[in-house]
Amino acid sequence: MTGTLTIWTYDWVPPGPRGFVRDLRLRWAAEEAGLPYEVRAVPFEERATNHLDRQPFGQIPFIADGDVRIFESGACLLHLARKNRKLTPEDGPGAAETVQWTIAALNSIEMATVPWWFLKISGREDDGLTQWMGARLDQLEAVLRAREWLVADRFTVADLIMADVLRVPQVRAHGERPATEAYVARLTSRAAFQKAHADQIAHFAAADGARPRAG
Ligand SMILES: N[C@@H](CCC(=O)N[C@@H](CS)C(=O)NCC(=O)O)C(=O)O
Repeated sequence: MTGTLTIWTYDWVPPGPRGFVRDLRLRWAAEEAGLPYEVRAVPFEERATNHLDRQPFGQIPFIADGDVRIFESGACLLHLARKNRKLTPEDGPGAAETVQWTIAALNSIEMATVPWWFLKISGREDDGLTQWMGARLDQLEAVLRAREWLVADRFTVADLIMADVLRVPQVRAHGERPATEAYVARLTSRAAFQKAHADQIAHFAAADGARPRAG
C-alpha cells in the first residue's frame, strides 16, 4: 500500500447515529490538515475476520497510512497530528499539552458521557453516574470559560476530539454550560467539520438504497 491515508467506517448504520459515528473524527482531522484520504467500509452487520484482524473489538474506525495500521480514534488522531502541524504544535509544552487534552477528552470526559447517554437512551439513567458526569462537565466549563482553545491559543486536535465528545445532543442538553456550548458551536462551525459531517451523512444515506426495505 502506498502512502494514501485510508479511513475505515461501516458500510451502513441506522439513521440514529449518523453524523456521530467516530470515523467523523478522522475525516475532520484529515480535512483540517489538508491530508488526502479515502474512506472504505466494512460490513456493519457481520464483523468478518479481516475486520477483527484490524480492530479486535469489531468496531470502527481504524486506519491505514503507509505501513501504519492502527485502531482507536484517539490513537489515529495523535498519529495524524504527528504528521501535520495544523493539528498540533511541533514540540515543547504545546505538543505535550495537546496529547494531555486529547487523552482528557477520551479518558476523563468521554468515559463518563458515553455510559451516561447509553443508560439514558435505554431509560435506565443512573443518578450516581449523572452526578459524576455533571461534575466533570462543570470542571471543564470552568476551563473553557477562561480560554478559547485548550492549548496555546490555537486550534489543535485536542479541541477536535473534545468538541466531538461534547457535541452529543443528550450531553449538550444536560445542564447550563454557556462556555462549553459556545466552544462546541465554534468548533462545529469550522468548514472542515461541516464537510466531514456532510460526507458521513452522504456515505450512509447512499447505502440505504442498496438495502432491502423492512416489511
Ligand atoms: N474506543 C473506540 C470506540 C469505537 C466505537 O465505539 N465505535 C463504534 C462506532 S462510533 C462502533 O464500532 N460500535 C459498534 C460496536 O461497538 O459493535 C474508538 O474511539 O475508536
